[in-house]
Amino acid sequence: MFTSIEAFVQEWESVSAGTRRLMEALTDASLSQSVGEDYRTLGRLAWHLTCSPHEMLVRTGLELQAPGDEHVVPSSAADIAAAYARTSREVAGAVREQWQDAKLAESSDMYGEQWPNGITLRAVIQHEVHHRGQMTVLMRQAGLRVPGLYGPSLEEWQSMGMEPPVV
Ligand code: NI
Repeated sequence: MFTSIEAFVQEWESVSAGTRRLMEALTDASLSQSVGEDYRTLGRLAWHLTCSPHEMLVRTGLELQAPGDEHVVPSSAADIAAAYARTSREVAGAVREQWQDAKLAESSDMYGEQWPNGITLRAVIQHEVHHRGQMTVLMRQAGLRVPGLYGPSLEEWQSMGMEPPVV
């Protein structure tokens, strides 16, 4: 749970910089990649991550612009990346401008439960990290180069002329 606005913004900026790198590596053709029929496509996951901060945070009373209709996945990877970049900046700005630290201890109705706002901010980050892990698998299946998030990716080890560590 976050108890400080600055601690959230700092972590959010670091996490969303990584997610932006993933979004920017997507191509239009890769958006239809999925692990199988009836599973979310790469495009749908990317758009879900773009729409989720707004979907979750407006429940706390925070004022944010919706990036678009979550049910209508854009066909352009560049459009999704641009919308994600806009949303990630807006989230940091809205939390900084509209809230003080004390607001993080207040609770809001989240899906029928009362969550302290500092927990909701944590959930926004964890939800994003969860789905972007799914995205990296689909990106590999689509033949895309995967950017490293918590260390070099396989392709980055190779481009440094190094063997990836195998544990
Ligand atoms: Ni989700």
